Amino acid sequence: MTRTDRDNPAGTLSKMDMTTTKPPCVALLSSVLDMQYLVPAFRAAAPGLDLRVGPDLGALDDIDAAVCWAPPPGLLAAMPKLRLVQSLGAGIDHLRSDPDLPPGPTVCRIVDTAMAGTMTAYVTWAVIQHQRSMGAYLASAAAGQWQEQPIVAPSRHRVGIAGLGTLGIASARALQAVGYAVRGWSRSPKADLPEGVQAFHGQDGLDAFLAGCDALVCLLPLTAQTQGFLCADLFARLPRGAHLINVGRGSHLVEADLLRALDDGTLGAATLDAFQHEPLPSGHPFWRHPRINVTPHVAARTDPATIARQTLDNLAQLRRGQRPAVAVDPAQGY
Ligand code: NDP
Ligand code: OXD
Repeated sequence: MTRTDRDNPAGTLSKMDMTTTKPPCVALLSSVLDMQYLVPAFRAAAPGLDLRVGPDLGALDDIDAAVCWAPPPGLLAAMPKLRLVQSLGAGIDHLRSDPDLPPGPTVCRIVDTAMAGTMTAYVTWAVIQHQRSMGAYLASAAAGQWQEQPIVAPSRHRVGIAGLGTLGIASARALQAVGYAVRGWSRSPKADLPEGVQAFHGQDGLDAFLAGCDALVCLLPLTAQTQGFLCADLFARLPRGAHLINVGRGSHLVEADLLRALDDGTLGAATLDAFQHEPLPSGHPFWRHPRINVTPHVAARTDPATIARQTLDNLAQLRRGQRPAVAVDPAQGY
């Protein structure tokens, strides 16, 4: 989140920018979502905006910014003035749906404290739900049975978060506040973690990190390095019976390895919010597995007003020759 995002009321900067130059042209496009839902937020943030909604975008040569989720192949490369490719979410892996993504425009992602709160609530629920045996209580209640389960203090349950970015750090802070023993793993060393969160980084730190995860939360971006991260080799390095929570992307997980690890007791349970194929096909074994909880990619969502505000601010900064703080590092891919 840039200083501009926090300090300017929605759209102020963008409106000022539009009084001095031609109104920006922003396209909303996706090959899988109906982007109409974003129109009211963009209209409210900048009434004079030249706003186009895919698939019929009109002339492509005056489009300045494209707000995307899985953009149709080839379309962005046909926009000669495009300066900004704005992801609809925190992740940008969905842009790979377009193999001809042009190298020129700056790619920005959403960095949103409200989204971090929503994610934090989901992750905290997932940890507590399993650690306090809530599934067993729901089953007992349905059968009208007063049945206690063993109680383990949260301080004796170690939760590891893979990915200590905006969402991972917020989740670490919340879990620690509830009393869990929290550790985190990132690519580079972290200096600014909440006190008491044990930090690990890089491949050298991975074994020690995994060895202390009774629950493992995946909050990594999907990159060439992290694809297939949640695999048999990794599961074997966790304490036996660990709980896997994947709120990253479906392609972080090797699905067949998860089913085997649950069957042989390597893992005790899984809570999954992201899948290789979404919606998860109706016959998929995850739906009926007794130790897998499935939710339909709802761990966090960005408010349309935030998407509109951040898009317009990012575009205004690029027009002034500045690089937005939320621009993605092309070398790292996140
Ligand atoms: P950030 O970019 O802020 O943080 C990413 C973290 O992952 C950083 O700590 C980074 O390390 C770490 N990381 C990246 N690559 C590696 C690697 N190879 N090895 C170790 N650590 C690595 O992302 P956010 O927190 O904003 O979002 C994380 C992800 O959450 C998104 O990319 C998306 O996939 C997912 N998401 C899911 C949602 C849902 O509803 N299920 C909603 C929103 C997001 P470093 O700090 O060193 O850079
Ligand atoms: C995101 C998501 O990346 O919703 O923001 O998954």
